[in-house]
Amino acid sequence: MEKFLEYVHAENKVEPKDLMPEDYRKLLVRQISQHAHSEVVGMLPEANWITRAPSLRRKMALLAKIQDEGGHGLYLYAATETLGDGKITADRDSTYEDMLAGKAKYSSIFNYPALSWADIGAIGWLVDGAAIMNQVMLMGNSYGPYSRAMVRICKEESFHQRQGYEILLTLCRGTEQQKQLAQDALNRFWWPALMMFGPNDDHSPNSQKSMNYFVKRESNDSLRQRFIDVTVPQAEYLGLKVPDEKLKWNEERGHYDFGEMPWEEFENVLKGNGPCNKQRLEVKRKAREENAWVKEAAMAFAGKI
Ligand code: BYC
Repeated sequence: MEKFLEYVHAENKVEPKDLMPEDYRKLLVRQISQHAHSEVVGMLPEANWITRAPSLRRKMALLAKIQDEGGHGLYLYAATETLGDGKITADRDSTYEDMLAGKAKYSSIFNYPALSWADIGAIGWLVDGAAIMNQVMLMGNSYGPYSRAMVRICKEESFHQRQGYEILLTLCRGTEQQKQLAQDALNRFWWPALMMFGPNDDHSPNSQKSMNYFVKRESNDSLRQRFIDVTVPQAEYLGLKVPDEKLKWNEERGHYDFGEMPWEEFENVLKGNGPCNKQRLEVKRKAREENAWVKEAAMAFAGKI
């Protein structure tokens, strides 16, 4: 164990066939598979707007973004699969099954609906923005396949973030009504986006181990603060008001102070009682059933070559 820690603390990457502690393997299977689930469930709120995008250009960009997310899911399920060792199962079918059964989590943010076109902007700007903040940190994680997947994913996420911000910029420069749509989207997505970073550090049961193994390289609270610090000026540029009365620049700290997170809501969403939890899983279960023949055909074809 000491040697393993020495190895990762020297910024070396662990590769699939290397010896690794069992709890390291388990931690990675949990986190990477949940990350994969987030990508594929995250396609749903946006998919709802493909047919209603306001122009062909917007439709093409949204389709490309959603397709990227399916691809991110694929890299991440593939990275998870490298961790199966006979004792710990990590194959795609079983990790996916755990998600459908409600045993494995996916990001809380995807249990909120996308009610207006402005929400698609807010998802790109805030949700992908928060995801980048977290994933840039994860590029430095100690597991080679996960770290390399993050490098590629981050490049695509920055396109997603910019397309979202551009949607809101266009709305904010439009009519009063359009600007109001953007403000409503910010009001609804601000706190859920901050919750993406997870519980406060002193309520985060996995953090200590994860940081020690160089999987997480920065704490939940530290990333959340950085996200707020970079995002508030972006909201100001749009001419929008962040829905937090306690938000204030603190000269001494060099950071924004902000209000208490709605932790009760966070807990509730994690327990499966958010606005769309049931709907999201239902859609995924139905898709699995209805599309089973595609998988069967692909497997039969693969068996022939
Ligand atoms: N939602 O001890 P903690 C995207 C869980 S998708 C749900 O701090 P950890 C995109 C946590 O799993 C990007 N659950 O955990 C896609 C743990 O439960 P378990 C998604 C959450 O792992 C489509 C428990 O709470 N990004 O970009 O040290 C369209 C205690 O937490 C949440 C990732 O998945 C949450 N928000 O830290 C648009 C990043 N927060 O597993 C965009 C990868 C916490 O013990 N994951 N929990 O039952 C991570 O970096 C870390 O897992 C977290 C949590 C920072 C999320």
